[in-house]
Amino acid sequence: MSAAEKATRSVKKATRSVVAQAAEAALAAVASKPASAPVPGVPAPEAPSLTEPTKPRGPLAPKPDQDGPQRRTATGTPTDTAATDVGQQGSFLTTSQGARLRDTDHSLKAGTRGPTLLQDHHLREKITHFDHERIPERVVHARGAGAHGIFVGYGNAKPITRAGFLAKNAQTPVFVRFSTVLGSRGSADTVRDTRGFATKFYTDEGTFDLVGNNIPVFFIQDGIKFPDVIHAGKPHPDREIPQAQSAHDTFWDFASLHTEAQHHTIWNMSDRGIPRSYRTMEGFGVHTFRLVNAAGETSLVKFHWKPVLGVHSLTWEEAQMLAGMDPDFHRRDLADAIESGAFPQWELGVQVFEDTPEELFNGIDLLDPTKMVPEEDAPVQAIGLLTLTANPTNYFAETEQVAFHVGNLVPGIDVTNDPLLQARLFSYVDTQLTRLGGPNFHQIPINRPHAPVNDMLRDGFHQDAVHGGVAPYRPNSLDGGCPFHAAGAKDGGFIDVAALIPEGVKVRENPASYDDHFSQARQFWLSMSPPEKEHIVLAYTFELSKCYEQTVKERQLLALANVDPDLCAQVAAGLGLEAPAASEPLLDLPPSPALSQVGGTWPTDGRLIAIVVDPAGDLGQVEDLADTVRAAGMLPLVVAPHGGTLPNGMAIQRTFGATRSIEFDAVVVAGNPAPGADAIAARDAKAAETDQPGTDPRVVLLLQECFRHAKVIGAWGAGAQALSSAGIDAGAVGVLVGDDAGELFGQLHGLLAAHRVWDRFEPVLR
Ligand code: HDE
Repeated sequence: MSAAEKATRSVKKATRSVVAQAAEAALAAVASKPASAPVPGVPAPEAPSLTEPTKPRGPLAPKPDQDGPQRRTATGTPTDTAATDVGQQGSFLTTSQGARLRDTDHSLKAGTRGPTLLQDHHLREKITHFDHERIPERVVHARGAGAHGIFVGYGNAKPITRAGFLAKNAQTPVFVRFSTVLGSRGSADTVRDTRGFATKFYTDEGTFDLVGNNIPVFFIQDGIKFPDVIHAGKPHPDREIPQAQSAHDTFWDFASLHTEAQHHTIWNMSDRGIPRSYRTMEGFGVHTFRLVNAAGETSLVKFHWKPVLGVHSLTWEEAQMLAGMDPDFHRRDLADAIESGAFPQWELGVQVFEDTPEELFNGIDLLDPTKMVPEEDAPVQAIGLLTLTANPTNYFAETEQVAFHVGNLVPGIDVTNDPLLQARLFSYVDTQLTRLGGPNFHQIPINRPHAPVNDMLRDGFHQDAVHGGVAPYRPNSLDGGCPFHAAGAKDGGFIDVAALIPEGVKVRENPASYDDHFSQARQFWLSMSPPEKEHIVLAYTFELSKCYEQTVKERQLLALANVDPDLCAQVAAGLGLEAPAASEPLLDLPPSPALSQVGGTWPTDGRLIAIVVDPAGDLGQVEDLADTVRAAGMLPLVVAPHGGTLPNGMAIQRTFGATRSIEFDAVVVAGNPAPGADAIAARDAKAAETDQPGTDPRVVLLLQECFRHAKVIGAWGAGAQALSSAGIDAGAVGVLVGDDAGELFGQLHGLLAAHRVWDRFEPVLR
């Protein structure tokens, strides 16, 4: 059995908490009732009554897929309080002081038509609290989604680190928050941007935060430039547009002048900038960290998260449509996958380098965060498995209030002198002081460590601990001398690595190795497959077309010429500009195949399969197909002209009017539905887009979009006619026509494992 399989087993064991058991029960219920199985997204644990309930009862328990922060005191001690103990209590509405209230619908007035009385304590409390419900959003990474999970160590990292949570089969609770960078809290999920991938490991040696991104390099080499790159990327200060994107003058003005940003920007312009799902993103620690083993020996490492489902992205058209159709697409996808039992998984991996005074590997400066190390040269070694098992119970309490910090380290993991990392070490606590309203945010339940806390930090706003004693200082004798220093590794103390600092002169300068801004951007380009290259050309052309100033576009073309003349020429053609010549020699580093998303196959857990039906047609195999899809760990969604149920009793989950192709990973047409009564432009604008008398125009559109987005399409029976109405050749690549639903699904499943029908994308012509 491989380490991953073993860890999966022990994760399964570990997730048998009350919540996970309930989730399994829910899943089993889904499996046993396929015909009317619920789809994820149910808002409450019980179905609501039609009339307003009037019989007093206590609050409902959280839904089975939900969990909250472990119940700990402010100083890290486990308590035996249940999840329901930390939420609202009792059957009756009360004031914040627990006094029962008989009416929250009318304020206290001097007569029915009279003015409202200041003495209405309930009105004042209700409105005052409401007035202060909002806290500042994160200055970056404001838009995010979180989940609880468990991390299991493989034990093979022992030679390089003494960190206890990486020991064999050690299980550590985690909370993960994924995010976009530029957008506000309410912005769309599928914008072209970098994604945050922040993980809080609640280890028993203290909390370790791995605050990474889905791109292994960063825009800047020195943290002092962070406000600059963010000010350039955020909306223009005058009109406050555009929201959550880099397709505007200020961003490209900065990126073209500050060319160290070019490596990160080519990743953003690639499919990596528009992930299909948080579940299909890689994660990177970006900086090089220093690990220390029990003998005090050190090595340099780069952290990686490898998604078990593989790296998979949207197409740009899908991303744009989703921003309108379902701005919460990634948030919903994560929550739905967890709710339906398709628990997302990543392996934590490390690239390990010798800790030499030069801090170089193969000539790559390991302290330069605009550079990565190709996996082909330094393989990523898996050291543990992360599984996300539960959704938060309350977004604000958990996902919004969670506070990550790159300085939250545990014994065995230390930082390096990367100047980007050094600035981050300052920034996170600083911003959280404002965002979370004072110095005690580490006592908010989601931020509470799972290790005993004795920090001598006292008082401050929102102090939750009730510290005893009189001597929060050292040395003392009045509190018996407590707290004591941990005597190094023997007592589990964090030991700052005695890293050698070369004697130097105080300067505001980078090392000369930081001057190469293009070679790895070019390596990335050369590592892409033809369709991926085509997507990059389109992305640059789109973004720069949105810039107003010609000089900004011309300057970015100058930078692109140093990445690749062909790329530059194609973007220039789209912009109607001359392609400039390279101003620096082009350096051909060997391509790194690991950078491409094309060519592998991966598990398909949690994928959404549309089954388009004609309620008036033959529904013979539809139920079997839905069962087979579900049994394969995916979610079948029945799409029909109207809501309700089909004549065979199956529930309909999506209607032609309310759905769009982009919701699905693959589509099966099991009939040829005639145009529905609402298939007129006045009722549904989508109906106006095609003109095929025999087939509902929304189905035609859905099929055409799926075809364009290189999704697998299956059809049987009259469904073949729907394909022909959509002008789709039954012999086209990734189009499956057959009479046996099971066989058809088998083939579809096989193709889906490659994520897309890559061969369907137009080859690069120029
Ligand atoms: Fe961050 N970053 N960052 N960052 N970052 C924040 O912290 C900052 C950088 C990353 O889900 C802030 O609590 C500086 C790199 C993630 O809560 C802030 C610099 C990487 C998140 C901050 C960087 C990241 C943040 C905003 C340059 C990838 C979201 C609110 C020196 C390795 C965490 C907050 C979450 C959030 C500062 C660069 C990842 C302002 C100064 C490089 C995933 O402190």
